[in-house]
Amino acid sequence: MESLDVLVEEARGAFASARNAADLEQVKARYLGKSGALTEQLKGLGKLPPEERPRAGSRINEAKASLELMVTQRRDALRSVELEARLREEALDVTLPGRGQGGGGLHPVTRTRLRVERLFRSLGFEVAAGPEIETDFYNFTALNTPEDHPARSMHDTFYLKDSAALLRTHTSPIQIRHMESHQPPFRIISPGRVYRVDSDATHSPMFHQLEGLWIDANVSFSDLKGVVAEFLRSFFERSDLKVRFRPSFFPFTEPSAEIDMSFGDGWLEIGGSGMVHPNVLRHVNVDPTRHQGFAFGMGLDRLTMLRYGVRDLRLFFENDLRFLEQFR
Ligand code: 2U9
Repeated sequence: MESLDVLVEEARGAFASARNAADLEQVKARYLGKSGALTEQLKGLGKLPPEERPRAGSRINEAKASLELMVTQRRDALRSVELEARLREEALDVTLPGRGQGGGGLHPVTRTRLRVERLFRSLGFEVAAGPEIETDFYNFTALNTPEDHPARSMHDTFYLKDSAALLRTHTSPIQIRHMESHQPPFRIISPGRVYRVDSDATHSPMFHQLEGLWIDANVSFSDLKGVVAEFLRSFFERSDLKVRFRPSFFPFTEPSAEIDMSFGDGWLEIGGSGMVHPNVLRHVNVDPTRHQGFAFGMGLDRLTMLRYGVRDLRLFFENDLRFLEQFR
């Protein structure tokens, strides 16, 4: 049965040269199919003398088994070649930048701050800044806020552990620092982040304030009314906007007033204000008999909500692009 060995060797070559799965199936059919070379050999068994049949039969079956093994091995080999080619072709460089990157844009509160800064500069104000981590002196004492004032309680203020420092609860310390290091007159605004222990739909533990200060020889309450009304009308682009001052109390101003603006059929509280308390001026070595003026404060976040019609303050701080993209 020399011819059987030749057949097996020939098949080995044929399987090896099969380039893909379809090729391989064809080669398989040529040897193992219904009228394949090996099947023909099996059919020829009947022509052999009966005593040779068992030996010949088992040799043919051995050959068949080794051909079947060749098919499986070649199939596996072709599969892994194909897989490697696909992996190479579809390889991703995860270090490349993504396609179609958005342009980015300014946060709505930042847009408000820049708009506010531009409006106040046009009224002759400078923009001042200062640290967010403050001392008790700059945040409270210099602002005539007594030791037992509720604003100082652990409940309202974030105090730093094992330290005399705290997170500023308003941007007023900026103005104290400015007055310490400059000579009057002072005409500044101080926008910035502030911190209070408070959290719901209209309060965030971090929010943004805008404060203003104008001190000179003769700055009066009517200057306060004029500046605030001019600012609000420009900011909201409503020349018919009405502004109302309602008596109030703050430790750092005397007299003090809440600022309301007309809104639909009614009024909306938008900030607080007053004439700077003489004690505050004395803390920064300004003589209250020679200089006086006003201060006011409002929430930048609140101004932004009103201008854009945003209902929930928390949306500003969740960094959800679906929200932020609307302000680009
Ligand atoms: C100095 C002296 C006085 C700033 C002022 C208010 C009244 C006020 C609130 C409005 C809403 C804070 O954002 S808010 O929560 N502010 O009511 N702020 S007078 O007075 C000063 C500031 C600095 C040296």
